[in-house]
Amino acid sequence: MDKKTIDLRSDTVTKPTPEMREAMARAEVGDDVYGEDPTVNRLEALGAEMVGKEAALFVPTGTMGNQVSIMAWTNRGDEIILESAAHIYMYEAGGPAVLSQVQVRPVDGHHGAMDPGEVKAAIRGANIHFPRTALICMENTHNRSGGCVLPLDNMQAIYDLASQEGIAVHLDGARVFNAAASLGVNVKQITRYADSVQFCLSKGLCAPVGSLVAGPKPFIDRARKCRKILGGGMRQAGILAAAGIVALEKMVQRLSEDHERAQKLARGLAGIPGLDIDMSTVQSNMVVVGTRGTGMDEFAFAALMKPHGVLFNPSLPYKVRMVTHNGVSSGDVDEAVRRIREVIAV
Ligand code: TLP
Repeated sequence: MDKKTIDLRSDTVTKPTPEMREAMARAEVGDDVYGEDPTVNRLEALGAEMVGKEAALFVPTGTMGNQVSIMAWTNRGDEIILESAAHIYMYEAGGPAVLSQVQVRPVDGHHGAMDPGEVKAAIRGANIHFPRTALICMENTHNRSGGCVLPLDNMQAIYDLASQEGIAVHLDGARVFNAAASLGVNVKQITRYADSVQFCLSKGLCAPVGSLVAGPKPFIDRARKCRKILGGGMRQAGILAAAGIVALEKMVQRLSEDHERAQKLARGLAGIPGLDIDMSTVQSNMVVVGTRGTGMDEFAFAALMKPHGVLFNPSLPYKVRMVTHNGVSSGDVDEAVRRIREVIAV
């Protein structure tokens, strides 16, 4: 019998649950561009309520969620401050420049957290030569640092100084429910430090498609128009939103299981000679594994394990990223560690 493939590339590979498929089949729908899809309306109201915001907007992807937020908060020629490894900066194909015609001002972070003093120093004063600082973006959990969680006091310090300067704050909360589970707080304790938040239904929460953007009503009205500009005004989208409702109602509670499995995976791999793991960074559902001690770089290690049915992505030089999710059981974690140990020992 073929070995089961253990897919640790991302939590984006999760499949919709049977309950989601049933809800999708039964979903009541209408034309959402007319505001007439009852299931989309229900999802948007539920999402807004959960993150403590006035209104929300259903978008097809996290990328579109971030990009409509930037479009809605800025004008052409403005500047936005973000962390130098932020998804918006690294992995959204230059969206801020292409779509909003804004300039990005990266600030280096530590495990994804920017120093509030450095953020303050990056805010532009009134000077004819300068662009206007229109937005500050944070990301929690922080993908490129391996799923690290921003400390709440760090978020608060940045939010407070932005508010004093009259600058909006956007949170790329693709995995904000993972951050909440890791901190053991209600998600509102995180989203209160942002004016707008984007969060994904399609990652650890297992919906097939979709993200929500939440914030004040006038902002969401602008974001809705921006979504239309980008061609993201969907019609009978209730079929997708139905899965999103199940994601928010049923799947949030189980994220801590993914975190326990990431801990277990990290501990197992740390015991394999040649692999190097900084346990202090294993804070949610991701594990960054250093490969230098094996003599293989990140591409060679990922290619080596692929035929053995353990999939993961190269991330940084001599580092790979492994992500736990609903499709990875505790037994799969043991099996992945076993296969990696066996192959590396050869
Ligand atoms: N992240 C994906 C890849 O794009 C790298 C992954 O596998 O982790 N914000 C953050 C923090 C993200 O991690 C992602 C996706 C997004 C936004 C974009 O979401 P989608 O893929 O729905 O556009």
